[in-house]
Amino acid sequence: MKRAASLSQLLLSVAAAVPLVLGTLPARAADVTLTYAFFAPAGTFPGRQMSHWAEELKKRTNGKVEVKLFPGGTLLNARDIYDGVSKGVADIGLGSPSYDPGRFPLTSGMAMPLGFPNAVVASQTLWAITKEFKPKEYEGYKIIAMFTGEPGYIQSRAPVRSAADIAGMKLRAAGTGVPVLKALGAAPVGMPMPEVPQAVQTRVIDGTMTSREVLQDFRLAESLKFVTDYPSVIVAFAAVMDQKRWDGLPADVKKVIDELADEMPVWTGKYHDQQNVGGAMAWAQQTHKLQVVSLTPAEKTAWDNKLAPMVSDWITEMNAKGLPATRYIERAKALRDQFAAGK
Ligand code: DTR
Repeated sequence: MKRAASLSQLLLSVAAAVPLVLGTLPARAADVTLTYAFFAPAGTFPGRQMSHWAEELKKRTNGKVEVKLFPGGTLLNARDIYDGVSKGVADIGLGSPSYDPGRFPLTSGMAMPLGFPNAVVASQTLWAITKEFKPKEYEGYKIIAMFTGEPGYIQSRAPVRSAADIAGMKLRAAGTGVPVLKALGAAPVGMPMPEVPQAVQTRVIDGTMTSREVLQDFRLAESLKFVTDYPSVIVAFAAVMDQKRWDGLPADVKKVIDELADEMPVWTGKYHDQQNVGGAMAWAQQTHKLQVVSLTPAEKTAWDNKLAPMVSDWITEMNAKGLPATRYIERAKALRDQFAAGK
């Protein structure tokens, strides 16, 4: 016993001396380790957001927090992200509330055809409106990041130039996009993004409506050669932590996470709008001869008219559920205009 004690004392004093000899601070082991699950690949834009967040958190806490990333559905897939976080399978989960409008009813208002111009404006609006309304649907969770992609575009095997082309076409969207496709006359399917490439290959679907970077990031341009130039609705993303896990974090770590939450909408929106989508479109046009299909002004007006009743129908349905839907849409529009004006 005595010998062992003196040996460990010796090792301790050597360990303590090393940083002095090297003239560096002792490398600190992380005090907090967080696991973070995401359902799609690391190289996609939400995956980039996730690794950027993890790096920033580590940097700003001087190494106090280590985040272990599990992208690509390795820990939780699109359908069980939020339950997985509640059960403690992962400390943090990045999922899409738009995949489950029944569970996230108020947030589904953000996926109404409100004419968001890009991901930066829609992401800022989503975060601001969520802080303002504190929707009950996030009870039990601490939201650590929110953002959206750009409004979705129809990306299809055959060109879609008119309502006649779309009639009966099997098109996929996130859950919140399904009513949009239905209103346009398609045969819509709700499906998480990672299932899309195979569904395209096996011709279960003729195309998808989502942000355009998936043409490259999920290699969809190999089969889907047409994009219809009609921006529709956004898809919302929310990264959450279980509330109790959050409550137990040190105050200084919480402060950095809150600071990052306010930065993520713009960081992610800019990356998506400026590099991700543009790069993917150029690649798809050069490498796979992707074509952008324009709608005639008359056709565009006809599509707008088909979508117009969606907002008031949604308001009626959600008000009936006791949700503040009228005010939610009013604020979404006001925030959209405020952020679009750069304020
Ligand atoms: N817009 C969402 C999905 C989406 C778009 N890009 C990515 C990348 C990784 C995961 C999901 C998405 C949708 O239509 O499902």
